[in-house]
Amino acid sequence: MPEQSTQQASAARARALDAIIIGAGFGGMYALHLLRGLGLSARVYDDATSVGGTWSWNRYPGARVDFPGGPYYCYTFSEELVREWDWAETQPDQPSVLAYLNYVADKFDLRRDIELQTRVTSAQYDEATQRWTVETNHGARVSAQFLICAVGTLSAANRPNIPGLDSFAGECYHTGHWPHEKVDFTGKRVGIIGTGSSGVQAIPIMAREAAHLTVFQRTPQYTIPAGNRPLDPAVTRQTRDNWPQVRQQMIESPFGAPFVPSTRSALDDTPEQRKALYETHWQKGGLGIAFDSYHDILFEQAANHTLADFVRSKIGQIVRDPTIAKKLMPDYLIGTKRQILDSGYYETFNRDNVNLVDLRDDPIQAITPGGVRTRSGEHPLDMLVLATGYDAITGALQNLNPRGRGGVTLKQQWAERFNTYLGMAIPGFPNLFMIHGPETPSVLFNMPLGAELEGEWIRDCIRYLREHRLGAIEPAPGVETAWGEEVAEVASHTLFPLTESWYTGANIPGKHRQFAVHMGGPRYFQKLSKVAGKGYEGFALEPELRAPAAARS
Ligand code: NA7
Repeated sequence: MPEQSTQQASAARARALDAIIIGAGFGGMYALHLLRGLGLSARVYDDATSVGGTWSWNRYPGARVDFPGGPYYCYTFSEELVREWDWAETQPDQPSVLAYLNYVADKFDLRRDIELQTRVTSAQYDEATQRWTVETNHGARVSAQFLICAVGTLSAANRPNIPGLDSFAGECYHTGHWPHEKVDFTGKRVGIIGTGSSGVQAIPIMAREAAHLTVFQRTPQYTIPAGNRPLDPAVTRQTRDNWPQVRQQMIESPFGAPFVPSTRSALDDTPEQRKALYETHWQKGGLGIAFDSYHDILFEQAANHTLADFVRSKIGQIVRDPTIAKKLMPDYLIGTKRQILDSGYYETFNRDNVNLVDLRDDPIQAITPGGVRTRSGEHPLDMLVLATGYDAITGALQNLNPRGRGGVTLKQQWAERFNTYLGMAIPGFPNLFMIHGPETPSVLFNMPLGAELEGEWIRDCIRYLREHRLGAIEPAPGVETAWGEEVAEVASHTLFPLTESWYTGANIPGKHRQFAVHMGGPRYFQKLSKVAGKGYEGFALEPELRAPAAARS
């Protein structure tokens, strides 16, 4: 049988839905809710044991929201939900966010269309039927007109390619695949590789419990006190009383938080004034020090240096041993890697049971059955924690590796560079939508809110296609080039591209460098609305070749 007709036959045999959603985190759960609202049949698949996406996998000790939390890092679409869920802290911890997402799954009766512990093993588009066929690790074969990839930006764990890693005889965990049972550090010699957000959050807790903790640091990072505290009931009340305005303010703010950005330049103030302002923010904790203190911290090097100097001076004050303090002092532009919030990170290095190995002076040579061997010698360990991050933003999509038009795989398509239109769709992959895909604001905007706005755009787009009897949508030839240029252009006005980070792809050996985040925030979402308002400008729309599943049944 020719390949085309085999595909058609197999698509016809598959269970037929309107939409398949991959990922049961913030994005996928809301997409399901929205599509049900259109009367569509949809099903969500997720490999995890619970809903929650990233919040289901990242159970490492200390995992917390590192964005203005409480009533802001959550769904905003339902005022009723906002009113009935009480957040306890300003920076909710992982169990709280997971409990919230489970509550949402129940409240909106989502579970009956979510299949957990189910991995999508293949996804293939069939041009003749304008449908996707998906297979799972349980042998199910399902077809749908639309494939919505809500696979997460930080879900493809980066297991470092260090010689001997598999030979380690003790317990070994990656922060992104943390066991569900409590990991017991008591009495153990623990080592941790990596000092990004995950490592910095976990290290103070591990140090308190372990007999000894060795921190293997390749690049020192700036971290700001999280200032986590019980949420002031007055804040919750005010937020609820003014909910439509608060939500609107979030949508219009650069990072999706309900704060008014400063209009002052750091260079307008005297050094004493700056220091006083930074000190106030430092004491309060949170991201305000970088995002609300002055408007140009992330845009002007001279302004950036003033805050970087301040944080380095804090490290010098907090860490008693000047040699260790120096090793902990970063020298990149502050805020241009994922800005970390911590609870007692630098203080941890004053403990007698903690030592810091600076891998720039003393690189890892191998992991042995008994520990980590660096140039200076062996560090014996009972447990090794890999806080080595993720193949961010594109990794999970490439691991899914859908096959689009002509059987081209996403890995082939993105071998040199990734390309998208609006970060929502990929040329040659009709009827595939991404939530928090590359070239969206994703990790540099309030992620639940961004997922909502993108999900609503997808819902509206699907409604438009159905109303106009259109069977397929994909980026028109060439639009992805202009979109990539726009993403690079917006980023070029900031300091972000000057730093090697997972935003640029620099953390994964061999990954090409391309800035993966649209930094326009509200400007991005306005663009989405504009494109929709112009009948999905920039997209090629194909007439329906046959009736959609819902219409047939
Ligand atoms: P990150 O921010 O990518 O941090 C990974 C850390 O691991 C970082 O310090 C890396 O050093 C280090 N790393 C990675 N590979 C190696 C090898 N081979 N050797 C030594 N050190 C290595 O990931 P996170 O999980 O901390 O943060 C993602 C979070 O952002 C997410 O959980 C949210 O909280 C927000 P490098 O800086 O590359 O030199």
